[in-house]
Amino acid sequence: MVTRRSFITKSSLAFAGLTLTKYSSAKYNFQKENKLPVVVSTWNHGLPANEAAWETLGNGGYSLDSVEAGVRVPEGDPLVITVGYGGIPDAKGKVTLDACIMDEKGRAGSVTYLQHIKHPVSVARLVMEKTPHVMLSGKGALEFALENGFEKEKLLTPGRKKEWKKWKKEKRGFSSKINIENQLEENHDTIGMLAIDDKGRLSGACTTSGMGYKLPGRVGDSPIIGAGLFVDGEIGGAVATGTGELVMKTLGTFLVVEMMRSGKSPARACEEAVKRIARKIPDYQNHQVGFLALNVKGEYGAYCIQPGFNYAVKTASFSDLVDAEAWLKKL
Ligand code: SD4
Repeated sequence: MVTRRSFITKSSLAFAGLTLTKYSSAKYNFQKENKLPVVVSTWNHGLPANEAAWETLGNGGYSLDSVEAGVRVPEGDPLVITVGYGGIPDAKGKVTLDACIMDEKGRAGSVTYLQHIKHPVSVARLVMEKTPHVMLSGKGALEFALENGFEKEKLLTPGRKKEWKKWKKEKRGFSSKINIENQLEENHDTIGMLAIDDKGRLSGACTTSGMGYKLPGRVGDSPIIGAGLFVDGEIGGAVATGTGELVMKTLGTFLVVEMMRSGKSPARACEEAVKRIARKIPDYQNHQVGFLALNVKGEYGAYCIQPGFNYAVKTASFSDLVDAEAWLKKL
């Protein structure tokens, strides 16, 4: 069984060249400084993703280029089993990907139910830049990708195929696993990334293989602008992770950004979106949802339903994994 801690930690560390001791335990955040640029991203696969984003961001580059480069790291890493190549398939054994991207001008692009393409975020960016649309789905998204030079690849790795066959044989059915501390089995962990560059331009990206063993055709919150990702270049941005159905029903990241507009800090804005879920969704306690936000001052924060959601932060002087505060606090 691949565990979240083993596969993500291994791949993150391999890419970033980091030592295990340095990043083995996340801590609660006391934001030390908020000078630009800043990049934040969900979960510990965010550590190597942030490093890749920093190559652009730390050299005076554009936040949009940095978030695309950043999330391409877990997309291409077969050890990250919840994003891109090597992602857990749907109930029929197909890897279907969702992704979106948004910039400080409010431009947005998205792909849903995309198969055979390793880097859906880059297709989403082309949708944004080359078409009059925001979202392309399924076959149309694949055709668009192929017409624009992307190559068809096999995304289901032997390891994921073996696990899927076992899952099918055991008739375990679909369940939305909660990513809580010490939980070993992993079936969802999107990467959402937000970055603000030294010119104050804020962009975001979100990419996932969605919930493991989902019903064929299922699309989650991650490619939905306002659900999995929202950016307002004058205010800030937010990304979501966890059970997408809860995020879609409450338009979570749009809500987070609106809360920041009304004056809340990123963490308190994320808390409001979690509280909205808690008020509106009767069985929310059986799910995990985490929100991560960054405002135009470079302040960031997060909040989640269950303890266990963490996020990676990188600035010129700080780089670490931080635990989000949780609504269902530890006893
Ligand atoms: C989805 N929100 O497809 C995604 C899964 C996820 O952390 O974020 N997992 O519902």
